[in-house]
Amino acid sequence: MLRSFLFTLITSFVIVLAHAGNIHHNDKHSMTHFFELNITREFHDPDCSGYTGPKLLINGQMPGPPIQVTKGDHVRMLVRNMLPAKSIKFTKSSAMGGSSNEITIHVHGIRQFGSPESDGVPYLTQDPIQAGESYLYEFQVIDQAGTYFYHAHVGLVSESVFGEFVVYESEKARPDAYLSNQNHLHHHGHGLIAGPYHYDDERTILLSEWWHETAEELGTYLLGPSFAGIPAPSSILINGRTIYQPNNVTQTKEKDYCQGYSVIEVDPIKRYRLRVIGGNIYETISFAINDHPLTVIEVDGTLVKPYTVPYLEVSPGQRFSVLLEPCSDEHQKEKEYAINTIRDWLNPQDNPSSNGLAVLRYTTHQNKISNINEDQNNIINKKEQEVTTFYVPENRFKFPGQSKLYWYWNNLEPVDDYNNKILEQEASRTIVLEATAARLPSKEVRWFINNVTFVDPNKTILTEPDRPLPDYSKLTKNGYDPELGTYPLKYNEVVDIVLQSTRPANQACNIHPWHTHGHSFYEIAYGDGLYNEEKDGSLRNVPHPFLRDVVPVYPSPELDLEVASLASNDSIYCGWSKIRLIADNPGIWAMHCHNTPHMIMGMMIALEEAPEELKKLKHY
Ligand SMILES: [Cu+2]
Repeated sequence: MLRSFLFTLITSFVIVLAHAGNIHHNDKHSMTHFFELNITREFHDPDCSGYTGPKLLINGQMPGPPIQVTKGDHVRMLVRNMLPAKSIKFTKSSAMGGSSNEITIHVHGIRQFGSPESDGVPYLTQDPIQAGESYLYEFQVIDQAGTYFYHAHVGLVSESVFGEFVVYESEKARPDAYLSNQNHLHHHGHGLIAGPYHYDDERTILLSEWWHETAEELGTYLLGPSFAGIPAPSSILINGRTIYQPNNVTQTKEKDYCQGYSVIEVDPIKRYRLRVIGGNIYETISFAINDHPLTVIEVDGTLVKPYTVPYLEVSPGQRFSVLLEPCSDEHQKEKEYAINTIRDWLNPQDNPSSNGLAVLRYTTHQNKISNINEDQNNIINKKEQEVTTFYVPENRFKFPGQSKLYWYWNNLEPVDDYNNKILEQEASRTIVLEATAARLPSKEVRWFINNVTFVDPNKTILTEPDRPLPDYSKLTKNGYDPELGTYPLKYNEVVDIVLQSTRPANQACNIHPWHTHGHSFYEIAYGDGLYNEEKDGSLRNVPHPFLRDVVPVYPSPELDLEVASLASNDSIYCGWSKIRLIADNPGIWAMHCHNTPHMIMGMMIALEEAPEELKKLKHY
């Protein structure tokens, strides 16, 4: 019954319309794409454990349908909330963003320049979409290209509601346009072009996590008085699947339902751009392909100079493109390689092992996983064509025994320095955001930024009629407006923001992957312990700052402290990172830890950017 229901849903899938009725990728004019995302609650068992949710899905699938557009294109994304009206309400003193049957969708990394109402943050940019209702997200992808994704922005729903959102640099980077031209395929190698890079095709890997409890159960526990730490996910998923316990698969009720591990099929004579997307919502996941060093060429939509790493460290919300070179060894052309992961930056007592596995398979008879989204039938068939396996080769990449502080970030350099004028300017001010956790008298645990825990506003800020303008003379020293509950920014000011981590007593430091909406930013400095303006104010220790939209603030160096010394309150400061952005995008922009449990527990602020200009935008 479930499957036939899914099937009917799938038939009403993704429709892409070109403005002229037909799609011509050589057309220099931008296209308008229309996508339909239908949200339902389904029983789903992606790790063959016998636990089936229910969880929210998009068009009956996880990951949701891939969305691919070209820079400059217009996107119209209709999200239909098809959930029942009866809903679990969470406490208002949280950043859950809605009840269990309300939803919004955020396109992560897309700046929404001039379209803040399409950013998908409940109570900042829109009311959450009620059961039975829908919302049309409309925006143009201006001046940015690369690997992005979309996900729910209510509660923990992004665990299961997410999908890739790829912006091609130009028509020359579109695999569908290229592969449909057989002349190109036969006469030129590496025909796809993005910046200085040439490759033949591309593949996407979406990392995510899966808990054997519902998002409602987990959310209620995280926000409630019995909170005693965030439970590890039951499984790490690669492209929406894995096997929870390989010896126990037969216990799954519907035996044939389990499809095993994802297989990424590649042709050994081709060079691939592999896009890796951090759809994980809690832990940092490190990712490797055995015997395949990974050449990083893109981070968060910025092309970087080629740099080869043994493994990727993927914090929630981060994205990478890496190049996979053609296989030169004749004997290895029919071969499988293990893709494996670990859970990184854990407390010392936790086990980093992960069941997130998949297979890279060289084959000359590859079952093409469709990257074509102009044809509705191809999208529908994508699910049917998915290649899976029950066997992952035993030879696996061996991750270093210890998490690598700052990973390889200092070795990455942008291809273009086109926008780095703001790096040479003086910032108008430095806003320090100090994050602390505390247990309230109610026994509930919350995160605070400068002593304020984020609570969903009563009315959506962006559309609030007659909202007063900030009085800049009355902001706190860190730029907070207590009347408005936001951090106002002046139009076009260059601002530095210090993300200061602390730890609660008796606990080790965590990693906090901070994410900005409406902006990419430059990380310009970082350090251990406590940020000190006098000492660190002019420090610039990031060698080649580049635009990105997630920065992990590393848990230095208390991670290794003995539990005894953790009880001391002397060293609660866990490191900091300083980012710089220019306030050129009027809007109400969330800024939060992309560890989603932290976010719903209050680790979030709202930037109220150029509110005077915002009033001039057409619809406010
Ligand atoms: Cu966090």
